[in-house]
Amino acid sequence: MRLNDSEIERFREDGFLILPERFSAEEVALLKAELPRLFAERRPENFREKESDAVRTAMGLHLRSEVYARAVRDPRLVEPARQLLGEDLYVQQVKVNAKAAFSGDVWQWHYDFATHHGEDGVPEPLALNLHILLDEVNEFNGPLVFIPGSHRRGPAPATLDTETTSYPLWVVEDETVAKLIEEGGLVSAKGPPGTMLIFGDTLVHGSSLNMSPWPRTIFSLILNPVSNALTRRRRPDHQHHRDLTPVAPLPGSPRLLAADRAGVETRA
Ligand SMILES: O=C(O)CCC(=O)C(=O)O
Repeated sequence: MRLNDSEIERFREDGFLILPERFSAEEVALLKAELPRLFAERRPENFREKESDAVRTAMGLHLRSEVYARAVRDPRLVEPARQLLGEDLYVQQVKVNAKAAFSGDVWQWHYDFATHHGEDGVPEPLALNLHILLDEVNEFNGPLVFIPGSHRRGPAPATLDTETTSYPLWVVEDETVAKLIEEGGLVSAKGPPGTMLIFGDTLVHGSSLNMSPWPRTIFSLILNPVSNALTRRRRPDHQHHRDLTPVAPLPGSPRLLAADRAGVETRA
């Protein structure tokens, strides 16, 4: 569950980690089984694409689903984050980002701290984004693309883009991105379902359109130190949760499945 020394070194150097086989096929199936119900709901937490009714991102999921309430406390997510940051963390944001087959839209080049700071007044770029791939992600269905080392350049200038997609995002201009790519290259975060990603708040990343017939869904949990909490409450709770209670990892193993079996037995 804990990262080893070479993973920590790679994270510090590259700004991200791609960790295969962290969650089982059964666990991924459990997380995915919730999505048709959650995506069907008409509520502000579900952002739909600009050009279609497909869900682009569905937020606040730990408050809408027992399975996701357990996922945010899974030690495989919480413990590496606590190890990297060394302090108590609260759940800042919980979502599934979807890219529907043939139409899932882009995420422009950005780094998360630009939004966390610009919108929510988060003081320091410490938050970590922890992902679980829920589908196979390949080069065709819109993988996340990272610019290795871009976090070491410090926060780049960013502007708020409310036009390109249905989701307002603080984005980095092309000239800066070109320089960062010249220095660091590009890595696409591909892998089978169950692969975990970790990336930091100033790592520049984006993703392209899904032109393939294969949908792409990714679970994302953002954890931020309690000592670095938001100072502005402009955005709704589902975009940056106000509950600063430190997240406590669930006991037991394997986490998501064990809890589900217990839940099934209780309900039976
Ligand atoms: O889902 C994607 O492709 C991009 C997501 C992203 O950029 C983020 O979670 O910050």
